[in-house]
Amino acid sequence: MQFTTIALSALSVSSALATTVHVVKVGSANGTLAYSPNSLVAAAGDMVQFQFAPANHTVTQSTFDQPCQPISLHSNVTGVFSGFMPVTASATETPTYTIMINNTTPMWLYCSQASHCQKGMTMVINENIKANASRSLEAFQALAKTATVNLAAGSSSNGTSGEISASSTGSSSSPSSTSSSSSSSSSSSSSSNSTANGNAATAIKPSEALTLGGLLALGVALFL
Ligand SMILES: [Cu+2]
Repeated sequence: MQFTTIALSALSVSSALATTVHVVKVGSANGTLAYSPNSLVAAAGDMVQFQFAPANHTVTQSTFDQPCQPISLHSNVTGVFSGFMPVTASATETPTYTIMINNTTPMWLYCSQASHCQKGMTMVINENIKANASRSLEAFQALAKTATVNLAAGSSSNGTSGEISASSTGSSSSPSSTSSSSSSSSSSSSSSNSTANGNAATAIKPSEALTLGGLLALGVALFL
């Protein structure tokens, strides 16, 4: 009886730790200049994993009013920038870039390669046309079409890069990270920076989430 109760509480601990991962395809094998999907709704705490198809794309955050330019040029927000992700047509690994959503403020994203931004490689996370009907993805894409420049950010920020094997693309499995920068110290400092400067996303550390889950499970086991 007691064992059942504890087993059930262990289950609820693990479901509380479960994280929603939204997968976004960046480009496609046949060269589509788009994100798919190009609009998604994500709650605070959700993760968004971008999976890069062959070519050389980016995920870069802009303001609504200045598509195709890093948000850092027009606000004090560092913003999201994956860096350029060169992928050959024969690649067997798919590079990924994963962010955690901090809040539901609309996040406008574009590809800073060549004229991809102008050609439709733009998207939104948490579009909010109830709050402002003019700030739709459609309006953002119309603005992007007429943008006179397409700029990359200085260096990648606010996300975790990794790789998954090509065969698993399209699944919403937990992202794996091969980044060597996933130290706990950089994680805590980057989250506090991001909170301070209003970023709507931060780096996620899947390895730490797993460790936390393991520690909690251990705690439950010891309680037994
Ligand atoms: Cu692109």
